[in-house]
Amino acid sequence: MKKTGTSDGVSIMSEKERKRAARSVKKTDNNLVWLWHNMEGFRGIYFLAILGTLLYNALQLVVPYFSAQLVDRFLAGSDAAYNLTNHRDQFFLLLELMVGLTIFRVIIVYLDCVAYERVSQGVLYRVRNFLFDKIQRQDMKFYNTFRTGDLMTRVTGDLDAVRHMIAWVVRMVVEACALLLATGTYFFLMNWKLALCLLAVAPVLFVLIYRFKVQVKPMHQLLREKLAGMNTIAQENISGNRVVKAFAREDYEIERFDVGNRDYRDTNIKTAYTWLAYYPYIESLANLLPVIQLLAGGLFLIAGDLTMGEYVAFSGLTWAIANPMRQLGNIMNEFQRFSAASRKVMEIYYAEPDIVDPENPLEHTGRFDGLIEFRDVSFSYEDSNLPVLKHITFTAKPGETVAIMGETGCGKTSLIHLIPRFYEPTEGEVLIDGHNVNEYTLKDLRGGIGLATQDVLLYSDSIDGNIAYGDSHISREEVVKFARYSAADEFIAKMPEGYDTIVGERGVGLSGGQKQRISLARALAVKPSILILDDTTSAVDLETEKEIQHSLRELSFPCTKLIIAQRISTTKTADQILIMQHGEITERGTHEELIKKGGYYAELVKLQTGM
Ligand code: DGT
Ligand code: MG
Repeated sequence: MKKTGTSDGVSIMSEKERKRAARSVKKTDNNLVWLWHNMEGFRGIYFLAILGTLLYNALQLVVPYFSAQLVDRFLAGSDAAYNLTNHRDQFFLLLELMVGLTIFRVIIVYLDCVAYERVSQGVLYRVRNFLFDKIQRQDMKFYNTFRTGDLMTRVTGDLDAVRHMIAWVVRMVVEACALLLATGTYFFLMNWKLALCLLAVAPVLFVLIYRFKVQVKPMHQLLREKLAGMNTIAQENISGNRVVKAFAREDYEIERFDVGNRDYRDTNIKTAYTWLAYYPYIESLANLLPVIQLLAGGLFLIAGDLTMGEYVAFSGLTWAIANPMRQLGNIMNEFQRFSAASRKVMEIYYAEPDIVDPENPLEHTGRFDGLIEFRDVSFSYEDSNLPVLKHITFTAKPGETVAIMGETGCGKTSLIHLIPRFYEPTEGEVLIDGHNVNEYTLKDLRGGIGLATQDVLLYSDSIDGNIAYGDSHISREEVVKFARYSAADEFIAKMPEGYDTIVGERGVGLSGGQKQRISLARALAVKPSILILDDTTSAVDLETEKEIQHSLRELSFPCTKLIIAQRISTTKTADQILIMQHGEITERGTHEELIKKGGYYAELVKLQTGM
């Protein structure tokens, strides 16, 4: 067994890595330049790999040359028999050269594959880690903007397209260019007129490829969106499987996924067809080369401008021009895929959270005293102009318990989210121990707060691991102690493997109240100076709740408590009760004071106690 989480926030990314990335952050929005930045440390080996590609392609031309020599001089020519008897050593030399070079080529190809794979996997590893690091450090706004399925697509499929660019596309381009250049130069040196005739296809080829590029680019962007859409449907459906089952909506969901899947398939087919529309033209052009060579070459041959040997060399090498032409569509397709994918990756790569550490943070060591102040705080979410909190002012003194009550949607959760700086107030200040929360580093600030959120999320890990999530060093005894505080020890002990019982994703296998109690134990386990409970005991029976209330008063560490609740039984012993309505505090005081006042709270008491 051990606990969820990394080694206490120590990131796998070294400071050097982050600095390297930070340098590239400022530099570019060109995806090739971006890729180049991320290849730091791999460029040397990548350069060697490219040289290797050039070499084995050159060898592709050299080996046939030697075999031709071998055949002409020792096997087929008129002097073959003579040469074979008198120059046997040369025969063997040529043979050895041919075999040697072939083996050498195989080795180069092998090493080249290894090199491309190492570089591409190395860059992939680095960028993937960097992206995950980035995603981890984003604020709430980011998570409200990007859908999980879309983010998953970026760190998996999109990154793979980036890897493919390094390992395959560049290699193919180098290969095609090398072949074209080598053969082209050779042709020009042999007979520039015939070479020019063959080159006549080039302008048509360029126009075709350019048009194809323009047409296929949006297709790849669309394809990428469709894939993300499909992944989002799958992800939401899988994590929301209970709702699907509860409403017996399996068929509907299968249908919905099928629509997304079909859409993706059709877009894929359409993209493939885009190339197929160009394929006949490109293929015809490629096939035109031997015809030009036959016609023009024949004329030059008759006119005496070309020797028979040169003619044979030309015809023997037209493939070296035709093949790269045939590959162009593929290369362009993959390049566009990289283009669409890298844009998506770069969007996250360069994303900066709005809520960050201050430039000169307050020196903070040890615990907070736990003084919380809201000074005339107003707040609204960026994506809507509706004010959620209006002129909130209150103080929670160290060690006090402040209860917040109010009808659903009045802004209670939004209010407590301002304390750990999940969001920033639009007006006013939130202070802890007399300092604005934005003066502390996020780590210091959040490290001092224990939060049990309204919707409980547990990890697929042991119960022990879940409780010790915030501090993986605490002992089993302490885990049990905190479970006792939250009245969870009893039911955990009854489970088949006790604290080692693995709970499923999101706490599958536990009741709502059980999950809430584990979530409370998790919040307590960091021994926070400020404990925030958002409706944490709503699903717990009254008896158990009483027990929890009792333990919360007897905690072994000093702690200011902010408790959001709907039940009078939870709030009545609080030092201060705040009643919120439509984003404002409309009543405040102790249980007795508020009953005397005869407002909303007094009504609640009447309703809930039947008095
Ligand atoms: P509850 O938990 O049902 O008792 O309700 P409260 O009091 O915790 O309400 P709260 O703070 O979650 O929501 C207050 C208002 O803000 C409500 O009209 C919904 C809106 N709201 C909550 N979260 C977001 C958000 O992430 N974005 C936007 N645009 N609005 C939000
Ligand atoms: Mg709430």
